[in-house]
Amino acid sequence: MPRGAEIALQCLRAEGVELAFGYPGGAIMPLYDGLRTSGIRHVLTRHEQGAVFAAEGHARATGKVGVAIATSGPGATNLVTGIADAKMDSVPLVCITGQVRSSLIGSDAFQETDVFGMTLSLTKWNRLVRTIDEIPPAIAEAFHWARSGRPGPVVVDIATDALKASMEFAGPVKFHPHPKPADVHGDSTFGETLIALLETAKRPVALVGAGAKLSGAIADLRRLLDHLQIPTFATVHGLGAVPSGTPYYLGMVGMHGTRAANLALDETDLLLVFGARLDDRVTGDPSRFAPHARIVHFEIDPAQLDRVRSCELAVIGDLAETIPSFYSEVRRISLPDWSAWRTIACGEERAEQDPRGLAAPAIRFLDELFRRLPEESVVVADVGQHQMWAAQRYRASSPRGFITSGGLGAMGFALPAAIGVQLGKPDATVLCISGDGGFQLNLQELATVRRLGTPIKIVIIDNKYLGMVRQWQQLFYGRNYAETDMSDNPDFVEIARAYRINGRRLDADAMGEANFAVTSQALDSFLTSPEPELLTFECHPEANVFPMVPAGARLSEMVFED
Ligand SMILES: Cc1ncc(C[n+]2csc(CCOP(=O)(O)OP(=O)(O)O)c2C)c(N)n1
Ligand SMILES: [Mg+2]
Repeated sequence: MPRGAEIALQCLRAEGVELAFGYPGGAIMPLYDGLRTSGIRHVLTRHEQGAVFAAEGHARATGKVGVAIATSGPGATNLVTGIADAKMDSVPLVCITGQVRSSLIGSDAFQETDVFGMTLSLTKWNRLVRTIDEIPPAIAEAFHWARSGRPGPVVVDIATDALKASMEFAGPVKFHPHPKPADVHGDSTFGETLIALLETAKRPVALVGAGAKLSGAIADLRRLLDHLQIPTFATVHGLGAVPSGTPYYLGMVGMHGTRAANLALDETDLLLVFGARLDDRVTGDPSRFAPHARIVHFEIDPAQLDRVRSCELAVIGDLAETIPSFYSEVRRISLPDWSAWRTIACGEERAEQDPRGLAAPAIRFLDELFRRLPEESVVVADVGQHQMWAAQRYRASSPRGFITSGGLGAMGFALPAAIGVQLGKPDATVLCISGDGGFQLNLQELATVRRLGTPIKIVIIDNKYLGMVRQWQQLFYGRNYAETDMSDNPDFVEIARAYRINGRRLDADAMGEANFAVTSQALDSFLTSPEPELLTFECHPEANVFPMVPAGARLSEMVFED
């Protein structure tokens, strides 16, 4: 009779799992014992946070469910940041944790933590499995919830004695959800209401979020937007949904969004939202957000509605269904002439007015890298100023081409996430962009990179500061740079060498015309090398990201210089 561990692994295989990231320990040892013969490839990271971010990166790049495995207690607590991250950014993720023996649960046993309680508010669904017979249905249900509706993280916490026990096993089971309850806000006649709103709108705009990509509705959305020809912008996770050369596309909106997008959102009278949560980095001051707008929200998760402002019309459902149905309605009417509005919103006078003085070399460096990236590349950004420069400058050509921790903003995400991305996209160039601060949160994963040989290209924008926090200190705290100085950073090139990874360094001088021919060659060989490579760029310590909508300000109150 198979043991619980073998059954669990068979169930994972039945869900299509081929790759898992993890870190072993006492309570999860029975599962590790069976891994080698399970048909599942396991990648040992150097920290559980690395494992969960790698699983997330894999999921974000491929659309598959990411799988992370950890032991009880400290193993499980180390997963928590990644679980929260996956929840915020709608990433399908299954975490399997070992738990202490069922008879010891609740006794403060060695390495016992209440994983169920601890992850309750961070997961879509979680379960403590005490006995072997609960394993197959728990795994089936976990995958169902991770994938369905608005995707997200789930946790299956399995007592170690359930993994060791044996039972007759007829094979993996399927989970049958209850039939969907009727849509609360959903309205089968939404087409008529929406057409009426469109017909009276003078300044309509569209906002594209992650949901548009997750639903696989990109082609339908583009067809709809091409028809509507209304000014369109994206959240950080919506980047790549609309190609950046599209004439009506204004780029990213929000705190570090483009001037054109923020002004259009401030002035619109009809805002069509496609799969976005409208978080405060997008809205600025919620009470002064899109003050003239009626809002139509296309959304799969009713919990995301009316959080900032109530919407005029909620179109609940999978965007892969609701967008085509809207398109078929809208094709039948003649649309108002919005060309004058489009000209204003996309006009020259709305282009950036940013002098970008101190940031210019770093931005040029990124531009030069991005310009060299093949079409199907993936850029993975960490959190901070470098992330916003990357989001502003990278023209992702595919919906999964720009990956970052947006909702949680978890520093340390990029390096391990890039590993997961590269394993999912072995032929793509994977460019990981990190800050000097964030890189030091998970640099141990260089060992994982070395062991796998994943040829990821790691860039560190080294401004010797926790730059984004320092920027706020400069602008809003009277230049009191409290505890953001990183001038005692290690030599990152030496660090790379210690892990047997090639490293090199560039600075502002390298971007000057005199040296550019050499730099250009260095960038080419950095990107085309079949090996993992690390490149640090020495950035001016007081370079800032602009435009910026100060926290709590109205979107039109962007600042463009210090
Ligand atoms: C885990 C974590 N801790 C703290 C923060 C707060 N925070 C946001 S950006 C930032 C600075 C990032 O510094 P660095 O990685 O050097 O990037 P830079 O902004 O300098 O480009 C900090 C501390 C965070 N987002 N995540
Ligand atoms: Mg920094």
